[in-house]
Amino acid sequence: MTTFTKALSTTAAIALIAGAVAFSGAANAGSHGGGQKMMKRFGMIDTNGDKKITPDEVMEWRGSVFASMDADDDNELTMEEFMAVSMGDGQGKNPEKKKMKQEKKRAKFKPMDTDGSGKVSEAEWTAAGKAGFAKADTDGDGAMSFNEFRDHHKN
Ligand SMILES: [Ca+2]
Ligand SMILES: [Ca+2]
Ligand SMILES: [Ca+2]
Repeated sequence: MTTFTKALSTTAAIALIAGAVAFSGAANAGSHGGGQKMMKRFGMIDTNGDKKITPDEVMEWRGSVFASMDADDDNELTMEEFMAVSMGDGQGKNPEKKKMKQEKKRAKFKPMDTDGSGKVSEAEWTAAGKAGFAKADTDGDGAMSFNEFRDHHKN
């Protein structure tokens, strides 16, 4: 192989990578309701990959989310702790949309704090997760399909 063809194939490889990056960027920017992002999130929760989310998987997921939000490790979430961690929504969106999402998130805090202590304990967090799961499982088969997951997070 001459130096010239070597250089050429390297250039081609770089162009290919650049193209792939551009393509995935475009896909993310698509306006189809963030389907890909949703799919990714679904896959993260569906740890055994059977395309169904079971209550166990949800609880495990929510447990890890809780732990990542609970910055001072006191097993209770303050509003600040809750708001500080993004759960994957609203990043890179326009500020107006982001603000709306933040407001929507803020509104979720109070209903979870069922004893009105001003903090959401792990038990309160888990209870909210269970209630959410029951609501999302619209066909009542005890598992959340991707469609159920998507519909649940749409509104
Ligand atoms: Ca805390
Ligand atoms: Ca509480
Ligand atoms: Ca179901």
